[in-house]
Amino acid sequence: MCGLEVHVEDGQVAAIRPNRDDVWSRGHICPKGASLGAVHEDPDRIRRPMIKVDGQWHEVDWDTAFRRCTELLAPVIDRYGIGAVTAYTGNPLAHSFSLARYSAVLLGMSGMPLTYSPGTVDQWPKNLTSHLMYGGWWSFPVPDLERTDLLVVMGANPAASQGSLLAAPDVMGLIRSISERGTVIVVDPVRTRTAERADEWLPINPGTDAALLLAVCHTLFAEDLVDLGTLEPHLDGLETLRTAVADWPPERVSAVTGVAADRIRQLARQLAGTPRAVVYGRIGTCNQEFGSLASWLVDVVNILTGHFDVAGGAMFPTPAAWSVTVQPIPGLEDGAADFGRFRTRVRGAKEVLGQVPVSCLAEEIATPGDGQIRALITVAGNPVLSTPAGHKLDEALPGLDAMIAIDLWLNETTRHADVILPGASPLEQPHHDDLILNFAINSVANYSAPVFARPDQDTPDEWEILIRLTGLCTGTPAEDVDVAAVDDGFFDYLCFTQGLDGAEVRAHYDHGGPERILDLTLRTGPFGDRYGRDPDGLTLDSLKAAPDGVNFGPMVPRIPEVLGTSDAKIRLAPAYLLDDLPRLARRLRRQPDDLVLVSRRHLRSNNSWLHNVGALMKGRDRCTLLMHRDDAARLGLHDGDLVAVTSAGGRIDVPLEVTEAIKPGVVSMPHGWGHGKQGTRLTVANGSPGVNTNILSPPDFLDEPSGNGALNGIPVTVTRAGD
Ligand SMILES: Nc1nc2c(c(=O)[nH]1)N[C@H]1C(S)=C(S)[C@@H](COP(=O)(O)OP(=O)(O)OC[C@H]3O[C@@H](n4cnc5c(=O)[nH]c(N)nc54)[C@H](O)[C@@H]3O)O[C@H]1N2
Ligand SMILES: Nc1nc2c(c(=O)[nH]1)N[C@H]1C(S)=C(S)[C@@H](COP(=O)(O)OP(=O)(O)OC[C@H]3O[C@@H](n4cnc5c(=O)[nH]c(N)nc54)[C@H](O)[C@@H]3O)O[C@H]1N2
Ligand SMILES: [Mo]
Repeated sequence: MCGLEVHVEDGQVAAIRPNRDDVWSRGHICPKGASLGAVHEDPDRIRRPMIKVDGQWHEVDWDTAFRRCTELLAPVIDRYGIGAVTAYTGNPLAHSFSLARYSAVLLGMSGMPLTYSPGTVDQWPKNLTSHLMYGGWWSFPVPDLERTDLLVVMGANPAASQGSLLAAPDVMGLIRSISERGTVIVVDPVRTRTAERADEWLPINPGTDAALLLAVCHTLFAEDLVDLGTLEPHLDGLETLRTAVADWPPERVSAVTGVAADRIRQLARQLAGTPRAVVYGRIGTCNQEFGSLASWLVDVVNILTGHFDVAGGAMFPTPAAWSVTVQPIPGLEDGAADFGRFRTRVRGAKEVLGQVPVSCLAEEIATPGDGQIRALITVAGNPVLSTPAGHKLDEALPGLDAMIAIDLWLNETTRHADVILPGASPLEQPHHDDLILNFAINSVANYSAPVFARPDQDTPDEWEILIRLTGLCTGTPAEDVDVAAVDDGFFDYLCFTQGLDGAEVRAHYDHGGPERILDLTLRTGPFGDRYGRDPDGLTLDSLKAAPDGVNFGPMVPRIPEVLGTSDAKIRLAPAYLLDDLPRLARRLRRQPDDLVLVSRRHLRSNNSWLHNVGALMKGRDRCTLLMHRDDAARLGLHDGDLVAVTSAGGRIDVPLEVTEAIKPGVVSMPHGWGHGKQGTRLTVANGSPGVNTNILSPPDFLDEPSGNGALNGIPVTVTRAGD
């Protein structure tokens, strides 16, 4: 999302530098953006489609590749029906010009009854709570970093991640400014780089944020600190909430959270007493046993302290282009808690907002019987490394009748495919973010043209690949699908959602594809020209004339217009969430674990897939287990020892890194490692493979209301490997 200058010499990337004139990033860049040249030039990157015959890969032309998809998939559908086919759509989809805008085609029109994604190892608790509270499953309040004076970060490490469900340019620069004019507090079991630069690190026991926040709410009511401001008429459930938090005083949660009762009270007073303050919770508050309660209570605290929908608090952004990725779920309007409309075959996991835990995928493939999954399409995903018990998926994938991957690398997951269909490199396609601009602290639009043409004329874009596979799922051979007709149909549907007639709108264009959709979403967005009705309004053409982007400024209040609830009120105390409080109460009585595992990210990494960039892999081994000095001493372990880490899920051996920057009783591992598998083509990554921490993630350790994986707070034992 940062503005880049890509310098090209002799058809190659000579340098990538930050664009100082970019209206959004103003000269900021992180190592991910700087690596796009290396990604583009990577000799391992797949450039032509590949099919596997008798275990050997062959590069083929596109027509042959699509014919092969048909040969493989059509018989599965004929014999077992579309219910035997599923898809896994991974994280880079959200950032891709084509894939983001066309994922809804595959997911919505293919007829696959159930698909999987990393949503349930990421933000599903937030989808759930936003659906229940605001009637919008992608309506996430975002901390207004530019104008707040007190920032409480819970379970996020923007120094590594650059912010998540919070798009802000130079996020650490903004956080430094908050600290200069006010206070930054980081609530995290690890003293991260973010915590180091904050005014205070508040160590917390993993999985207990909900208990801490309940006690904050308790204090706000008990000390009469609740200040709803102008939000009051738009709230529903205040009295229910007051009753629910009444039996959660700080003393009750102090032991389980590891935070002193006085400090919890003081935190409530700080938040209530600072005119511009905000709590920001992210993946550490989602990927845990009580992710839904924690996500809900982060918002509740912001609301109760008058820091919601106001400058400096948590606000709903106003994206310049509405996101195509976000489509309503039929039958789930108005924040209905009507979940479990279906359950998975093997485990009986209930559907929540159309998703089941991604850890169900392996057993749905491996377990014989009616409804068994026999064909899989992966789109920009590496679930073998990224999802709980990925090693079980690794064992299950060879049992599929057919697997098709849309991906750019031959990695731990795609090595099991029968066909790999590569998209363009990021520099070979235009760019304008889709989903993530919904979480941006400014309303920005920014279009970049492709830097390079694609080498071959016949190469389809990823959106065309998605349309062909969608057609194949509905009975047309992939090679025969009328791509333009499906594209028009999808466009007409998008127009329909805006009350427009697709055929009339299409008359404005001589082309289809994502650029047409982007133009539609800009022109019908809040700053758009409404197809001529507001001649000064935004269009894709006017955006193209502004190569540094257009910034419409900071967030503005949006309540009640943004709410999707039928009474246009925020539901402060949804029954579905209150029903989970007894489970948290039981947690208080549980015997404390000796050691629990949490996850971490690194600045020079992106989940599993930037490890093939040499420049990002320099320096010492990052795939280590962090452990507090006192725990190491107690266990007789030393820095650099190879240790065996064992959980209910499995065991890995990993080098130990002893530190003081972690709460005693907690150990930390990065995810996305475990390269070096036979049959992959990742020269750099395979040279420093690391180990897959998700072997330790038990597939049934979940945040129950959302079905999100609890990848943090996993009980483990650690011994010297070989002992
Ligand atoms: N460089 C880089 N950037 C990335 C990524 C990457 O891999 N590398 N990944 C991208 C993706 S997909 C995402 S979703 C975002 C995520 O972005 P962030 O949400 O910022 O995620 P992390 O950096 O993993 O930070 C999570 C923090 O939660 C803490 N934590 C763990 N358990 C608990 C708990 O129970 N309570 C509390 N309070 N804290 C806890 C961890 O110690 C860790 O410091 O980053 C994105 N950006
Ligand atoms: N233990 C633990 N596990 C975690 C997490 C954690 O915090 N702890 N975080 C979770 C989170 S938040 C996420 S989002 C998931 C990520 O889970 P995934 O999305 O499954 O994993 P990635 O590593 O992001 O895999 C990206 C894949 O996309 C491919 N790719 C990259 N760019 C493109 C492109 O432009 N087009 C196509 N077609 N393919 C492309 C890469 O080759 C790779 O195969 O991991 C989750 N796993
Ligand atoms: Mo993520």
